[in-house]
Amino acid sequence: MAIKEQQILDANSEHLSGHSAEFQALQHKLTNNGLPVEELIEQIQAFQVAIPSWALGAGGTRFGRFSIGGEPRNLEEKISDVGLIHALTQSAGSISLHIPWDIPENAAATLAFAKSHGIVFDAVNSNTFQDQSDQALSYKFGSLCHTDADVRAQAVAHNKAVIDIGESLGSKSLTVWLADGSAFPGQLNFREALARTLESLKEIYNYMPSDWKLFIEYKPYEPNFYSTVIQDWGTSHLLAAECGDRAYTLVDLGHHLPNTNIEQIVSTLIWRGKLGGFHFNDSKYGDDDLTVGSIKPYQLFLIFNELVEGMKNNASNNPPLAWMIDASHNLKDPIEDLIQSLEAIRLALAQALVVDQVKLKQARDQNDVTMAQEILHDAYRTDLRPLIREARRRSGGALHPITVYRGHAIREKLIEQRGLNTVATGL
Ligand SMILES: [Mn+2]
Repeated sequence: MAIKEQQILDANSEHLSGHSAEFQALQHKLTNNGLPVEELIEQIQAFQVAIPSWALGAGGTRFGRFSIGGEPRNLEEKISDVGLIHALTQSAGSISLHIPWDIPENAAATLAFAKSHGIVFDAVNSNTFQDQSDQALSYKFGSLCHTDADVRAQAVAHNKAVIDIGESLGSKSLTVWLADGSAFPGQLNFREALARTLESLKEIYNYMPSDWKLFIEYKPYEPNFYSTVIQDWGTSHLLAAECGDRAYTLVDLGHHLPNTNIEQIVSTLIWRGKLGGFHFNDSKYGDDDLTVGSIKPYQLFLIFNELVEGMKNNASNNPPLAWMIDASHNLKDPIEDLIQSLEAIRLALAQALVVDQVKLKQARDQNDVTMAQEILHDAYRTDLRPLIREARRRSGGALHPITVYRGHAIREKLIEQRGLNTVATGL
């Protein structure tokens, strides 16, 4: 481990008196508002987000990729980076593997290594948007939707192999994101492509162990720029409903056209019991994969408000959600970027937890539009960072993770160990 427990405690002790004063003032304010502070802290502590195995290296764009140095060279080093993030933040207790980028050579050894870092394996992700050197047929014109049954069979077999790998690591879910679609009008028969995709997904679904879930991701465009087969939440929901009870829609925040009301989508899916999980990131224009909360923090809060309220009044028994960051780090050190994202996620959660739901319901029932807005703003504009820090500190994490990370020159040490020009597998 790149950081020791004692080093985190030592760093915290330097900031403890300042933090305690801030926390006590906030505690006082929240208690006066009738909020159960200890319960809030427990809810925040319990909220864990998976780190994807492809997020520990520098992300590429269509135009280039700039290494940040010391990138993990193999799966063990990726797990070790997630272990470091988890040690500092106590909020990233799992890793989500991308196959074939991160196939464990020895599942039992990988499992034991992850365990020693306090990390478990979240959803596994298949990849039929690239061709691998050892595959017989190309996905250039699609995978699960392909016109050629042999290509579809190859893509289905890949997903089954991913499930097998996931099973050996204790994963309980498969996330499928397809690049399938068309780049030009006329290329694809929409209905036939969707019907073939459903048929392929059913085969994958039926192969899953009985305690597994299938998450179906959607995206309106890119890399295909005219149509994608699973373009929106409605299409994903339709496929999930056809597949069966253990198939769900997965919402990736970046996979929407500009100004889409994502919080409404979330609310609707919970109402149907069909929201499976989340991929967190942020964006200004499209699927920009920026740091969570860096562009639209108010939207993130509104989404969490629907999640918290929806899961509390969960009439259709929507199962607990899978949370994962799905971002790309072109400029910043990925470890720092992920720490920022984790902080933003917990902050939005905390803001949603302090919304006065009783008063909000009253305002809605009375059509008091002004008051409804005031109640949301009250929660959003309360500085809850001391509460997040206190939750982290009590779990053994750092009050200020990035300060500790920089203070111990961890990136410099990783560069020393792994080299300056290492390139982690990923896009
Ligand atoms: Mn995603």
